[in-house]
Amino acid sequence: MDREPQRNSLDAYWMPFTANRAFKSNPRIFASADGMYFKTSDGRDVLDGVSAMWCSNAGHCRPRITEAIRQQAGEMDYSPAFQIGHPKAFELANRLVALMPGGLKHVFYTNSGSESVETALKMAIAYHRVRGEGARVRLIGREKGYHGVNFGGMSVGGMVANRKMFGTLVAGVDHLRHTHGDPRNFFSRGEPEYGAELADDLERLVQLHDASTIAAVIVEPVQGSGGVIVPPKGYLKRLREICDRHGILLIFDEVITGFGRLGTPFAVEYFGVEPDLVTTAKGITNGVIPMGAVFAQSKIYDAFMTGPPSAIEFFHGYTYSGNPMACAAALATLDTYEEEGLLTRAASLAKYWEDGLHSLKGHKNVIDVRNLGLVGAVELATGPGGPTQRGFAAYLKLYEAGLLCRTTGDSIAFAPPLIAEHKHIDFLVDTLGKVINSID
Ligand code: PXG
Repeated sequence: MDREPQRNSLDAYWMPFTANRAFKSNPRIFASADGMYFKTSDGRDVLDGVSAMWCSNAGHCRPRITEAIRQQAGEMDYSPAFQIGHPKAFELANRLVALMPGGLKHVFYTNSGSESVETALKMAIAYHRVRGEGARVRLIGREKGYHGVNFGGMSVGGMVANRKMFGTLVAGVDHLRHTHGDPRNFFSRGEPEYGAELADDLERLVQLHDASTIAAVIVEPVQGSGGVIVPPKGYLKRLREICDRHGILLIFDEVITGFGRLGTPFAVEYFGVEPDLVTTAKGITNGVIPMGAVFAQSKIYDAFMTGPPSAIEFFHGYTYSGNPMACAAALATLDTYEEEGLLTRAASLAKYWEDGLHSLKGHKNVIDVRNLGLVGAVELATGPGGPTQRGFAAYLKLYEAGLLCRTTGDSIAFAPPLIAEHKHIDFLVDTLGKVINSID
């Protein structure tokens, strides 16, 4: 047997959410990153139009974060997560809850958005059980929702391609209708006017299943992976009211909207709607070290803090929950955000961003433009090759033209680092316009 690995073969690495064969026949390799830019292995600069994967909110290779990780690695590389603590985990929790409005005053650490979602769903079901409502086990998600790739998140998620290969998923899950596609809302600037009543879908599901069986509803305040779908005005408030009426917990999945994307630290503040649980990841460490956190209302935390004090209250956690390296990275990330005002900076860029993206209305095949804060998408009409073909053609051409985006279906999505300046937005809009017009 040949035990010598092929040093330069691309074959051994099974890449995630990637067309492996197409990629490996024409690879795109990033070699370094700095601020707003990646550098490719052949020396080209690529403007980061989507904070890499919606996570590098402060831009790349920020010195404070790099240094904090370096220092922590030498001081204490790892410490046990269960039954032992370390100072930075507590310090970070205090810093995080200080950023979150209202009663969301406790955080539980995870290592990714997917794990945050699993954690929040388990918390919701267990919360009802510890209060004596153990029949509340159903979970409600939303069509086109993305809540990661683990079984719970995949089940409440609503992206067909992510679900259809994986069997019957978690039982007892239902979905609200999505809010995308009302032609009256096309080219809305910010929150669309029409569709708040789509939240009443929850009433329909309550009638179907009975409130006494429903634990929680999970939604992204702004759907990211689904193609930047901004909620209609009043929709989230209405969802909150219906949850309150029926004793159902509301979970906001802020893995993308958290840490400044909308111009407030969290979407909770932007929309003025307070959920019971908030899932986060990505921007918590600027994407540098894997980490996530679930914020819980005090009423939820307190409900678990009963029974004998020596008993473990929540049988859940990860080897790397609150790992010192991640905590060090997160603390330095929060320092960077604070020093540079990044968690509110999107508010001052939002208008320029909106004007830029909407200037593409009327370009070839553009059927919708959506935006909020410093996130946005341009949707192209589906081409003759079927869904995703035109979108991905744009992705490849944009990459060649020095601009990184993400595509979902035929929507081209952007969420630049919050350090972006007008000149970066100008380049992005200009390049996007040229590329769109060049695609059949
Ligand atoms: N919830 C939401 C709202 C997300 O956007 C996850 C959970 C899962 O996070 P992890 O860390 O387990 O990947 C996400 C992740 C894209 C794209 O371009 C979006 C995500 C990840 C990668 C690509 O649409 N979102």
